[in-house]
Order: sequence, then C-alpha cells, then structure tokens
Amino acid sequence: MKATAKAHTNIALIKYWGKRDESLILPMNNSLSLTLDAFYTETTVTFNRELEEDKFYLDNEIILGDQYTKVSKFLDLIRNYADSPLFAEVHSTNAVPTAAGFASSASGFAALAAAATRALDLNLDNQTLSRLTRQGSGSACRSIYGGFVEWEKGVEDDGSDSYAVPITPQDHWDVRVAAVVLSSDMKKVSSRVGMKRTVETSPFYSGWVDSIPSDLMQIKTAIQNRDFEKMGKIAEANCQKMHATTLGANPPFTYWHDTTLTVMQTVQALREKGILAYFTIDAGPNVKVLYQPENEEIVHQTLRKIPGVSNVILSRSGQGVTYQ
Ligand code: 2P0
Repeated sequence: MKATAKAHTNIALIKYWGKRDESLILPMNNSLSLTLDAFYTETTVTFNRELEEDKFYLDNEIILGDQYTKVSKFLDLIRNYADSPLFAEVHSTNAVPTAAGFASSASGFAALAAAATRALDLNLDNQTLSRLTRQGSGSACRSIYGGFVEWEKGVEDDGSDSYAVPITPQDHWDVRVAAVVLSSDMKKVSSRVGMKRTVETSPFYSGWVDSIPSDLMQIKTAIQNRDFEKMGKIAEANCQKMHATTLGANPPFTYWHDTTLTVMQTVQALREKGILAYFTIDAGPNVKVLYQPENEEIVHQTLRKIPGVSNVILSRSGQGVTYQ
C-alpha cells in the first residue's frame, strides 16, 4: 500500500505542441526529448483505508486548489485502473534547483504514476505506465525512460497507442544541457492554455504539424550517428518554429523576454567562434542550451555573464523511473 519512486524531467528537442484530445491528452504530433539528471521529483504514495480524501504534500507543504485537483483526478484514473476505492497520501519533493524555471509536471506526474501504481501492486510494464502517465501531463509520459525518448502520438481515439518509447540506450551519447534561468519573470500563459489557443487560432499551426515528420526523421538519424551539429540545428529550428506559431495566435502571445533573445543571440555568437552550442525554449522565458562535454567551461562562463541571467544549471542525460 506504500511505494516511493523517482523520475527526472526532460527537455524536448522536437516539441509537443497541441492536442487533438484534451481530456485523454492526445497530441497532434510526435515529440522527442532528452531526460535530464539534474532535475527530478521523488514521490511516496500511501493508500490508506482511513483517509476520506486524497492528501498532497509538496516539499512538506500541503497543496490545495488546482494543483491538488490535478493530482487527485489522476489518482482517480489509477484507482479506476486498479479497481480500488482507497484514497492516498502523496508526499513529493522536487529536486529542482531553486527557480530553475523547469516545469515540474513532467517529473512530477511520472513519479506519481510510478509510485501510485507500485503501491497498489499493479506492476505495470513501462509502456502501460507511460500511457497512463500521459493522462496526468503529456510531457510526463517521456520521463518514464532515460536518455533520448520519442512520444508516439498514436492514431487511435482511445489513446491506446499514444505512449513514449526509448530510442537509444541511456548511455548512448553524453550530450549536456545548461538551463539558463532569467532573473525577471513574465506573466505566463500556461502551456495548456497556450497550445490550445494556438491550435484553435494560429494560421501557422498547420505548417508546424506538417513539418514534424521530416524534423523527426532527421533528428533521429543525427542522434543515432552522434552528429551534434545536425541534432542541434534541427532542435533549435524546431523550437523557433513552435514559438512562431504563438505569434500567429489570436490574441497573439510570446514566451520570450528580452533576455531570452539575448541568450539566443549569445549562443549563435558562440557558434560563430567555433563552439557548437544550440538553444531550445519551452513555454516560458528561460533557455536551455545543448553543448558537448569539452565545451562545458566556455559555455557555462559565457552564459553566466549575460546581464539578466540569474543562474545557469548544468545537467547530463538522466535515467528513467526508479523505485526505492
Ligand atoms: C514539450 N511543452 O514537448 C513542450 C514544449 C512545452 C513546450 O510539453 O497539458 O505540461 O499537461 O499535456 O506536458 C508542456 O506541456 O502539457 C510541454 P499538458 P505539458 O516539452
């Protein structure tokens, strides 16, 4: 009735952007990510006959409101799957360095799904676990696995073929990621709201979807061949395409801050000096920079010095879900 699991967050190189089914969380396009070892969530779930409702604690504080409702609704799915009436107490800790600006929903829902299903003795295989995790938060289904991971969108209406698959062994390639944290935040359009508005109103959205198969095919070849330049170019362009769709939405919006652009230009300037580094950006102003181990020092020092950058956190590739 009790289990503990740990899951790492992931950074998408080919972005998940847009749903075809909002309640089952089915995406419009396949996406591809790298799991990161520096950012993770550890969660203990205890099912208990004496509880009259679920309880959720994050970093030792009780959580109420929308965040609680999302967790409790996800536990409903698991209860339904296990045919169990029991409520649970959930204790999560986020090992995400302060204000890293990483969405913790990927590692959060992956750890929650793993711990809750283990606590109910479901012993799911990873494919089933990934499919279930997807219904908590889309990007979380990729965090079941380590290394490079693809989320296959599937074609079925019931979501039965929409789950993540690892595309390389976890130790395939030592690619590093610097998370560049900006000191000022912007009013945020959540990714859930942002992608919905984009799908519904942006004339650029169909171009985004049409371009994905080619990006995916090329980046998978680059990853197999450990071709850093090719992988980086595709990831950087895919990120800019995703963000371009938001400018065509009605009302238009962008996640970029002025310092976001400065970081992007600094990364491009590094390349002009012969240092291969590439950026990618999620639904927020912070930037993640892909680099090779031999360039760690120069990339770190360069990013840290940019005015408006408050922190730079370095990460390697991380592993999939583990249990204590
Ligand atoms: C990604 N993002 O592929 C993309 C790129 C943000 C930009 O997945 O609604 O928090 O819970 O399925 O997974 C963020 O979306 O959204 C995201 P839901 P999620 O990483």
